[in-house]
Amino acid sequence: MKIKRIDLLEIRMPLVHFFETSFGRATDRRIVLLRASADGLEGWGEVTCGEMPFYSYETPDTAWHILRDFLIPWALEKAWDSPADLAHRFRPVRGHNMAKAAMENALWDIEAQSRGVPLAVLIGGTRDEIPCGVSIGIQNSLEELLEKIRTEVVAGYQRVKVKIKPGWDVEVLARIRQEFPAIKLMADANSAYTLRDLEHLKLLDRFGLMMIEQPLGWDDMVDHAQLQRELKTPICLDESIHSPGDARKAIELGACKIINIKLGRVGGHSCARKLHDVCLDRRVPVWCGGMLESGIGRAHNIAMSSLPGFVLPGDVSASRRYWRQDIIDPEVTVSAQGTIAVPRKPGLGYQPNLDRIDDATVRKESFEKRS
Ligand code: OSB
Ligand code: MG
Repeated sequence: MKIKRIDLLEIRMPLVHFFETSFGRATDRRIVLLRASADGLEGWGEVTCGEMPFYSYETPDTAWHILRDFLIPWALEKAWDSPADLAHRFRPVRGHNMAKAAMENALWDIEAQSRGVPLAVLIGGTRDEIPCGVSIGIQNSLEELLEKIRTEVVAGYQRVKVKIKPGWDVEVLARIRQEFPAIKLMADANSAYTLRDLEHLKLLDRFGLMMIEQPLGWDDMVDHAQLQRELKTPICLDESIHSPGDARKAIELGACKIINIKLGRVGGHSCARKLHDVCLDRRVPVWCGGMLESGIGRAHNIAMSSLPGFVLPGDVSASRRYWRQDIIDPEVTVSAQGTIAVPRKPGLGYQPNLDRIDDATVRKESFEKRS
């Protein structure tokens, strides 16, 4: 297939509630969307980076630059047999996985539509519905956090993840456990600790957490391996895992017992699938991480979460937890059992709402092959 045209769009979307992690607070999202047109079909991808280079070095502007000046010209240059060809074509660019993923994933959407199959089926998904959890940011007060947890537990979500950082950890988890002794609970530190906090981190073992996510350095596996030897609680890596090779090394080192896969962080569906296979072979459970995505990124996450190794509830939750109005129809909804039904329609299975996208667009650039 040959791409006829690619549009980059930057949209602005206010979050219904701020989202705070150990590295800062997000209130308004800047999201870069990519639309590719080929064979009369349109496919969509989302760049899932943060506004600031804190979760990773990518930002909407670095992604725009890498896409405009490198990835898009290479994508337009010649036809592809499989969207996985693009992953190969993009290899000379080191890193910038979120920019790569937006391009590659848009082609997966097109490929699925052209074959008349749901994207989930095309990439090898086997689930009709996926188990869902929520990620709850740091709040202004413990009372507000508890109130949020109550709401999500009543809504039916299968597990609750809370963000922690030094000064917002042991006491917070103790209070949560007091009120909710039996919920599936986990904590995400986004690299807020070091091995000097070892004794402190050991205090978390008493809360029966499903896992602690990325407690130490974003680019470190060795210290995580040491920490895992000292902790009962399983460590889950997020920021440190960018490729199937990273997953293999982390598992061999004993740096984690669980891996969170984010489509953007690993560069798109083809790499995500391989990473998933590495984990499945080694019986390491995986789950789908989230990046406060709009409906486009959310729909891609749902497709990925249908792969057989995604046995744990992911950070894939209802649109309305983030947006007053999402940019897809229908918006993503979660059942009272805390599941999302994997769409059965061809492609992403959700319709991008062009009017709403247009209203939210602040920057646009279009590309066609120059011949
Ligand atoms: O570490 O998982 C993370 C959001 C932004 C950046 C990093 C993370 C998160 C989340 C939110 O936890 C997950 C979601 O989209 O619900
Ligand atoms: Mg995380």
